Amino acid sequence: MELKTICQSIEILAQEVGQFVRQERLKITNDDIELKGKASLVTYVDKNAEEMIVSALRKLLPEAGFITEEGTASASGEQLKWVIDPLDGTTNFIHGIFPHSVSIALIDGEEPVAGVVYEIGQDELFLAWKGGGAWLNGQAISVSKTEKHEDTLLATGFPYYNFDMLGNYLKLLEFFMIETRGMRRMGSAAVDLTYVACGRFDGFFEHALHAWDVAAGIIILKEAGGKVSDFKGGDDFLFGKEIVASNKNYFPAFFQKVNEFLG
Ligand code: 2AM
Ligand code: CA
Repeated sequence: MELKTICQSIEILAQEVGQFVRQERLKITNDDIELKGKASLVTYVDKNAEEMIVSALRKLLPEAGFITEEGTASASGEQLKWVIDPLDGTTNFIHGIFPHSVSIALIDGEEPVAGVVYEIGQDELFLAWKGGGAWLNGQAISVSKTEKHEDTLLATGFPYYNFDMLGNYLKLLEFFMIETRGMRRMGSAAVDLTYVACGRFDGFFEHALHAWDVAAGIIILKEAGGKVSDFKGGDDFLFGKEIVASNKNYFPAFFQKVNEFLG
């Protein structure tokens, strides 16, 4: 099946699941919130949304395996795998704020080749497939052209379970606070990457993320002309729990600082 055709199917699916999440947001109560770990929240909405996605994708591409946040399906050596975060930004969702998103990617080996991020608050559907460009609600998107720290607005996510790098992380924030237009901490890594892809943000970095937080955003960012690496300049950004992403012009200056403090 062609990647473009796959994308058309997952676009519709992400919007349907987004509609479910939107309806449930007004219904959830404290009793619906479970703790997966300290500060790691989940609700029946995450789980039901994932089940909806998995059952639709099993029919779409029976040969593909699954890597999913809520673990309702698994992989066993398949070349093609779906990497799914049914609700990225669960903490935002629970607290009644945006953004939060549905993120679905298809990876070939370890390379994302198609992805959709549907941001529920602003009804924005980002999608990309390898060689097909990146799109927001049907319009082609591309990264910004900024080069210098002083012209950039950056995004990050605060560490929430692995605090080993906190000291250096705070020093890096201090540098960016002083040298850039500012930092934003949105709470959905998938959305952060798509906002870099469409030029709203100039760069994004975060550590301790999982593959499902970033897989779809990575292909969208790359197809929009962006650049992505791990903190050492390598390619281990999908499963390696470190990601630095920006437009191509700004990447050398941005990466140099992230690498200096966190690499
Ligand atoms: P999640 O909502 O799907 O879990 C933001 O920093 C990123 O980290 C999001 O992509 C979010 O994905 C993930 N994350 C997981 N647990 C988190 C938590 N307790 N606080 C903040 N972000 C969390
Ligand atoms: Ca999630």
